[in-house]
Amino acid sequence: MRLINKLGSKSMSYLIKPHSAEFKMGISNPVQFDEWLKANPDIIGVSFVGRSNVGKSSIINALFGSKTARVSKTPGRTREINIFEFELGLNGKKCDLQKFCMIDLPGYGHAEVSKDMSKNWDQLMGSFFAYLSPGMMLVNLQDARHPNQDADKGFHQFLKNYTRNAILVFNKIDKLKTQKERAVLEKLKPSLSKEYKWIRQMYFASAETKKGLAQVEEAIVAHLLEELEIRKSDRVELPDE
Ligand SMILES: Nc1nc2c(ncn2[C@@H]2O[C@H](COP(=O)(O)OP(=O)(O)OP(=O)(O)O)[C@@H](O)[C@H]2O)c(=O)[nH]1
Ligand SMILES: [Mg+2]
Repeated sequence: MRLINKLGSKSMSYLIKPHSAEFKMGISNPVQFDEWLKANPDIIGVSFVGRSNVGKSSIINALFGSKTARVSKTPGRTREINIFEFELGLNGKKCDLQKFCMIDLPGYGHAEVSKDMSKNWDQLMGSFFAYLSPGMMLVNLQDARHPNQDADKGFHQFLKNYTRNAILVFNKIDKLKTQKERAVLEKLKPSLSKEYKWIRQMYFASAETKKGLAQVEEAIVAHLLEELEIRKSDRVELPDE
């Protein structure tokens, strides 16, 4: 199913424009991140966060075009907050909507990171939740084989006061080989929805096979268009002085 645009009168379908993501900067310093967030209070976009090695960079590459984010064999590789700009395309062509923001956040819960690094992560996430533009949606990635680990639960302690749009994506479903394994995850869904009341929707996906990614993309695009609508209706015309 393609997303039908609400912005125009004609039915049009917007999708993430392939390879439009442009790396803007990497930030690992909490003070610098604070400054960046405060300087960008109105951005519209999407952030990806999840346990180290869950496939954040791989999902980003699958959605935005290969080579957008660095994929590694070493867990904990993405230590910086990587900020990108990207565009939507309309029926595969360029469109005149504004640029959007995409953030690849450093992974949480990797046992081998030092105390200093995990303190740094806490500070970065503290700023993220305090100052992030309300137009940013959050995609929490979890491993389909090991859902809801302690580190995920810990992260949701940050997230539970988050009132913005957040979705949960279980990645690596290609690794669930048997029907039984898939059924276990499916069964977990109702209890997870209860536990994570702030999550709007859950998806099963694989960055490897691309399964389920169309639905995730659809959710992201819907969010971006919704935010544009909100901005349009919020705009107050001031009389000329
Ligand atoms: N089988 C399978 N492997 C995957 C999938 N997604 C990612 N991987 C593999 O998992 C490993 C980690 O992927 P990354 O995308 O670097 O994970 P990350 O979450 O960005 O990791 P950090 O940045 O280190 O926190 C790589 O070896 C990927 O090839 C998937 O859907 N299926
Ligand atoms: Mg990464």
